[in-house]
Amino acid sequence: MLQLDRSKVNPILVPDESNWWESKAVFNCSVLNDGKTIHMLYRAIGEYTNYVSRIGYASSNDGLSFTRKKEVALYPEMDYERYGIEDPRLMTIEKETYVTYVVLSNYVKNNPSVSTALAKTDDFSHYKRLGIITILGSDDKDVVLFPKFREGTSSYMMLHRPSTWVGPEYNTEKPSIWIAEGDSITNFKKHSPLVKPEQSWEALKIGVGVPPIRTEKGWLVIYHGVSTEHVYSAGAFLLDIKEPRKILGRTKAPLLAPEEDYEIKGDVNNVVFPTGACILDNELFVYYGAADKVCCVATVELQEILDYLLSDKCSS
Ligand code: BMA
Repeated sequence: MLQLDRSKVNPILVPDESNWWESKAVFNCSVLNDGKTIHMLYRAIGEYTNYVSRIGYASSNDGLSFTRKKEVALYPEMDYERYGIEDPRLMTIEKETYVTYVVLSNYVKNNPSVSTALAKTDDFSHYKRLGIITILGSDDKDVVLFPKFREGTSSYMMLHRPSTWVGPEYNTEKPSIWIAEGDSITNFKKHSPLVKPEQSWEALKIGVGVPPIRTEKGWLVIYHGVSTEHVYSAGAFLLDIKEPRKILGRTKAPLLAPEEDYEIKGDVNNVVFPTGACILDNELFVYYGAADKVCCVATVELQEILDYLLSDKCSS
């Protein structure tokens, strides 16, 4: 059974009491390696009265030691972001940097909703908002986009988790990971369930953690699963490069489950919530929020996880 190796320097980011907007919790961090710098965006909490989240920025040269910017990177500005912006996920699409993030708002009348929005940045200081990209009222989060890979076509692809899309008409009994195609980066159609909860550690719901990583064996996706006891753990699956609706392999047992103190005890106990990854010297660095309190990293040889996903131990 393959396990991710926790870094000895975990947690790599903790709340900064001297900076109010990130003084209580920093977690669910996403990264983007541009070849020179590893950029990170993370969810930050500065008060518990309203529990409104903001997004902070940090950068690193080695993937372990991160330097933070004092100023908040993204904070709720739009009406649809009113109750907070959470869980950023960084992606490169056609050489541009995008970030998806969860928005909480009640702005749809009588329909308290969770949606996911998209923004674009050139410098990690300025963000151009492209608006909500999920279907209103579907309680949709854990949204990641593929880098564009079908040359000569206009189709973009997305993985997402619309929590209200359950029941016979949706062909899934539990909140699942869906795949969708878009003719533009903000307009997705052809939604279908792709990966559904199967094991006990993911029995309640699953959602994508890390944007798909292109490898020679397929798209590698790290995801989270939630058990009926509300324990969050991390798993992985591999999708066909040309036809990502085809699953090539999937972990049966978690790659990482809460064990360390910083994963067991925090603002929400027993949470390992992967949201980012990058490859450094053939090693996959998986970044995750622990117990909704701190940021952590765990690693595995890229080849090892790919071989594992394609082996009998893992076949879906
Ligand atoms: C999810 C999100 C995450 C959080 C996780 C565990 O629904 O809210 O931001 O880390 O729950 O509490």
